[in-house]
Amino acid sequence: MSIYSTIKKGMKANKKFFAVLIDPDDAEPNGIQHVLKLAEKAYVDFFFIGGSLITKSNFASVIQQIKKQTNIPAVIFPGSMFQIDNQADAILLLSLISGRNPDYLIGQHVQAAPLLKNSNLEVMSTGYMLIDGGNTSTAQYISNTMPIPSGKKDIAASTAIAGELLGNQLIYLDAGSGAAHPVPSDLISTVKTQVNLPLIVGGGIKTPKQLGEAFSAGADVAVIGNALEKDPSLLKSFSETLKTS
Ligand code: 1GP
Repeated sequence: MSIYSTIKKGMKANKKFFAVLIDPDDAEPNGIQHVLKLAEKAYVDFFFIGGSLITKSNFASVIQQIKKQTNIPAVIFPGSMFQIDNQADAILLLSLISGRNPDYLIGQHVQAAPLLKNSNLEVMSTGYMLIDGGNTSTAQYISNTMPIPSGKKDIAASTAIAGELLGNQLIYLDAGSGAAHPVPSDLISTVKTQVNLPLIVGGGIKTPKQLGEAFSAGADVAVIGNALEKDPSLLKSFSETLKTS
């Protein structure tokens, strides 16, 4: 079954999915090995790989390491068209619909399209929305876009509806990596009532409680990066939340 079908089916059955984000720029080979070992024993559904700014040349080797050491699907979460690698299982083709920068709405996609078409990657079209997380995120700065204010639920809902009508398969609500505050629960639940697409939620989730809140509000897939980079042993308690959500 494709990854998208798995998520869609899970959404209908109210199953929750947990993704661990690995930013290749922050990844040390030994550190990744440790996380991969812990992930095998925890309830990790996906690895997301990518970053807004890549300054190292280890993107392919990080994916290779994941594929070699685990059976957990590797999903590229690209910061740009340079983050494409055929060793992964799938890629989120992100259109930054909260922003008004044409390069991130369609420009990078045009350049990446022939590569994607000739790859074996499962391509999942994703309406990507940055929500203000209390600090300037790298994604916001690099994309030169303004995030949706976290109190503007109606703007978030209208944006997500537009994403669905435009044919996106998924909606990703992201407070940005290392956000001070995760996406608020009421914004997640408002968006959830307005679109019939799987919701990915990430950015600034630091505690199992916050993870549980994101799931209860309507996230189908929750993504955690920073908190696990700082303390991989948290993986166990995060994945325990999956049992109760
Ligand atoms: C960022 O949603 C991801 O794009 C994860 O964010 O690193 O803050 O967990 P964190």
